[in-house]
Amino acid sequence: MNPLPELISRGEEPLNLEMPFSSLREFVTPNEKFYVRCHFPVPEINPVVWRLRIEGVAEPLELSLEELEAMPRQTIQATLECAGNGRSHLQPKVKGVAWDIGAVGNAEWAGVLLRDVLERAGANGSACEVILEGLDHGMIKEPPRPPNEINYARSLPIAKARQDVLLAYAMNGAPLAPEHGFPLRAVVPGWFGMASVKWLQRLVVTEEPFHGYYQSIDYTYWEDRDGMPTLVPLTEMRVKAQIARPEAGEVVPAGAAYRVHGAAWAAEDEVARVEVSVDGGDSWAEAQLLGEPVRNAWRFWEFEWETPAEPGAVTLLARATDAAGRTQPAQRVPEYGTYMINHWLPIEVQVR
Ligand SMILES: Nc1nc2c(c(=O)[nH]1)N[C@H]1C(S)=C(S)[C@@H](COP(=O)(O)O)O[C@H]1N2
Ligand SMILES: [Mo]
Repeated sequence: MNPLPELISRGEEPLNLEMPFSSLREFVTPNEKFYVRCHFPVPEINPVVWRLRIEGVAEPLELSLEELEAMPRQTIQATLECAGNGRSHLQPKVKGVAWDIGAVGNAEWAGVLLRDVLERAGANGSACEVILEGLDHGMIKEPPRPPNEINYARSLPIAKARQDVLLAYAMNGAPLAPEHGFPLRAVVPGWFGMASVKWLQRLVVTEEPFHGYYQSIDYTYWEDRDGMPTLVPLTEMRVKAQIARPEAGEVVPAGAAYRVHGAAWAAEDEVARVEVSVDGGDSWAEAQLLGEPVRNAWRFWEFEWETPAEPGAVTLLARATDAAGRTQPAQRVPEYGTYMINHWLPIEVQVR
């Protein structure tokens, strides 16, 4: 059964739920509206016996939830987007969870900085990466696949681990819900959701790059390096604007003022501009960015649309540009495979 009725189910075992993006209202997504992405069954964890183990250090360390909560507490906002968000719009159809555009949300996370935990564990200066391992586990069904059960795991370059990564035990002021990683999860600001490992049980500090399943087979794409296509792990989110209203198929009144609105986000650099097209991409007009920018969070925007006097079909598009000048491509980037879907997404509505 879908435990969160405000979300659309994309599968129950494993549990995958998305927000109907047309219901976007709150800048901080309420917990019951925050999308859920799982690869294995949600583990049941007794917080009293649970420990976070830190290995790959001179003296491996175990920390209880109580000990972590006693460390300096840090609160951040961060927008998480699943790297497959928007996948159902790819043509031709591809494998993978058929997300519409609601596998994204913005929450306020509280916890301890990964850098503080690494320091407490005495992680040394020559480390290359930190592997984050979850308690959830299972078999991979599609080849190429490892022969036995695996746990969900991803690694982070040591520089990112020491920068702004949070180990969160609270989401929007409440302890993490089981489906969001109780009792402890990573929150990796600016990166696609797959990096924010839930149900953490172990951190391994390594001197070599990690090549686990979700690092080297799944959640990778082809990047051109010196003229050679090279398989690299997905990391930072790609700049993107999404239209919440109108939604696809909506009937809008002719010859009226309609408030088009949505959200836009980027990775390291903030969103500098959002533009809207109401003629399928032939011409663009600037939308208004709302509020003040919040680091690592999305930005809401709106656009006053004078709808045509004549009835008919209209195609709307939105595109964002970040402060470094990166913008969304008109067409799908083939190298991105079934991930990082940030080309212009048409929303067709009926004017009546
Ligand atoms: N342990 C573990 N962590 C995980 C996952 C998982 O299946 N297992 N899914 C990842 C993916 S792909 C995403 S998009 C985010 C989703 O976080 P959420 O379910 O809290 O929205 O969690 C990430 N962390
Ligand atoms: Mo994801």
